[in-house]
Amino acid sequence: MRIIHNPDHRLHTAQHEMYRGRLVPCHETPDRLDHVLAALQQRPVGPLCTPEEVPDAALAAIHSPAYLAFLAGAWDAWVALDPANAAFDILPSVWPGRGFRHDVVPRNFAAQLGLYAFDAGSPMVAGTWAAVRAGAACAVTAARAVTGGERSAMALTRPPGHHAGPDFFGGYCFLNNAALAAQTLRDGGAARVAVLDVDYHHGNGTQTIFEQRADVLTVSLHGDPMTEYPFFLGHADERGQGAGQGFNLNLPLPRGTSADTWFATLDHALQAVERFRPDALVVPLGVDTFEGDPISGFHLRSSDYLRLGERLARLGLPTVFTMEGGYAVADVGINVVNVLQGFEERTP
Ligand code: SP5
Ligand code: ZN
Repeated sequence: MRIIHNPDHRLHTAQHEMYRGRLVPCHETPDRLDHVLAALQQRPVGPLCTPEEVPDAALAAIHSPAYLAFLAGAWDAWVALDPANAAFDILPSVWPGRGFRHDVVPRNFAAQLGLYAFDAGSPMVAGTWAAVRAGAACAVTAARAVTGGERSAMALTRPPGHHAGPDFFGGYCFLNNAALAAQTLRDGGAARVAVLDVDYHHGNGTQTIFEQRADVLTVSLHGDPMTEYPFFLGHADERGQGAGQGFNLNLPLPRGTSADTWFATLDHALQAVERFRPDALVVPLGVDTFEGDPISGFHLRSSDYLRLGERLARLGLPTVFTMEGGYAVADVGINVVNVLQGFEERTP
């Protein structure tokens, strides 16, 4: 398996996220990736590469031009509001709720932030855009490798992507790496692409990006949004819209779900993927389903990730993994590499 890692991920190092009325240290930290790289040194599953150049047009296939321009200019606009802002992470504090206009972009940057963000937990810093762009390039490069004949590749990057939509960020995500990979596979000749999201949290951004499309099946296995982040999407009755009707599947599970129940539900997800007869697979891989994860509520053990990799490999599909969540930092490396090793061992 080819591993495309983001050499610039550390440029995205923020201080705080808002949680229950106070700023708490970020869960999504650079050392998460260091642990994966360290585990890969001990157990190499394939060559480690850096991303190729990716044109802006590749990003614009998934994200709106106004949103991309907003992200690119965010830091300068933040500091222009007040030079003292340079010492602080960018976080929104006002949002257009129901009844407000969403079709007019205010000139005030604090207002723009609220228009494009859906939470106050996803800080941006001076290097965020550079890190996010390089991460998107990892996803596109991984998908190009698979288009070029590699059986599998992983975009080993942060920040993650699956919560980011066509024109919004949140959940620590800014550009949707999994969607970029899926679109790259489509452009490379795969007529149908399945996305199977195994992060603890619902992949709301990916669902929204593809919900009107029949060429990309989105399946997500996640904590029930009635109690779990991101709360406002991810229910079982969301089956896709318009031409995409029937091409989204949500499998919400209660907080506290055991590994046995999780794997039984994964079987349903895998069957849905097989029925779709895709030409390629994208797996947004979060290991926040781990029993030790500090912000999540499933009970997978480290050995379960080997099993997950084996199950995914049994589909026999060209596969791109993207790195998503997982916050039990010291175990993230073991758990991610277990998935990749399980996958490789099952691959003919
Ligand atoms: C990619 C991904 O996994 N994003 C998840 C975003 C979750 N954000 C909300 C986290 C709530 C944090 N709870 C803090 C607990 C403090 N002990
Ligand atoms: Zn997650």
